[in-house]
Amino acid sequence: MAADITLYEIGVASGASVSPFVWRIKFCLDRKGIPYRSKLVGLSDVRTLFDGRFETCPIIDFGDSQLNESLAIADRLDELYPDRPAIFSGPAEREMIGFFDQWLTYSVLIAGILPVYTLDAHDCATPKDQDYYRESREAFFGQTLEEIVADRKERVHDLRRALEPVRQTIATQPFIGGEEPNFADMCMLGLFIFVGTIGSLPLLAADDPLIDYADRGFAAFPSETGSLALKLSEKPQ
Ligand SMILES: N[C@@H](CCC(=O)N[C@@H](CS)C(=O)NCC(=O)O)C(=O)O
Repeated sequence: MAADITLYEIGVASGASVSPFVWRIKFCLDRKGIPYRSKLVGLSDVRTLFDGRFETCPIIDFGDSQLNESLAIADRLDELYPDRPAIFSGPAEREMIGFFDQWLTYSVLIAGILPVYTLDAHDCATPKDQDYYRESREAFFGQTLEEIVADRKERVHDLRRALEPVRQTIATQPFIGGEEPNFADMCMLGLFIFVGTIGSLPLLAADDPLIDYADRGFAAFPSETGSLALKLSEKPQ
């Protein structure tokens, strides 16, 4: 099957692709060796695409059909390309990943990352997206962006603690997925790319083993990550 795929990604003012959910799909496409076109859009453009059928990116356009939601896209890629390396090794792993996605979204992203980095995300966005970002996120949190991040220097320590399950897991194996990164690792790496691109406060302490874990993960997807310049830790670069 010839690939004619466009991936809609969230871009910021610098031109970087920053959505952690989009990055999951970039890794999946890389894993499967499927070429694709990238189309960077602003957060505030998402609802103008495809007659407003989708509220979030990633959106993948296969030419004759379109789909959003990162897990649904990963499932579809496994269905469409069964002869390429699988994203999910089987139903049991897929179901556990459903839990992992919920943990990461609620306990790490919403409870930990946004209270530290939401103003950074705003500041990196294009002017048009800044207005949309402020309005939508302030409505969600019921606070101004400045209030949300007011105590972020303390909150970053809570966030580092929240990542302890990943730290403990990679103490005895290279990746959450074992010897090779699986979709859970792709989710983690996507979050690291988001924070390492937009963040003005290092997520990881200089001696955090998650630094090597992230480097190992990025090295597994060199064509996607080779040109990234991330600031993820307090370690001097
Ligand atoms: N559950 C979705 C979450 C995707 C998501 O939240 N994407 C954000 C960008 S990081 C988005 O497009 N937001 C649109 C908006 O804020 O209007 C997935 O896994 O794809």
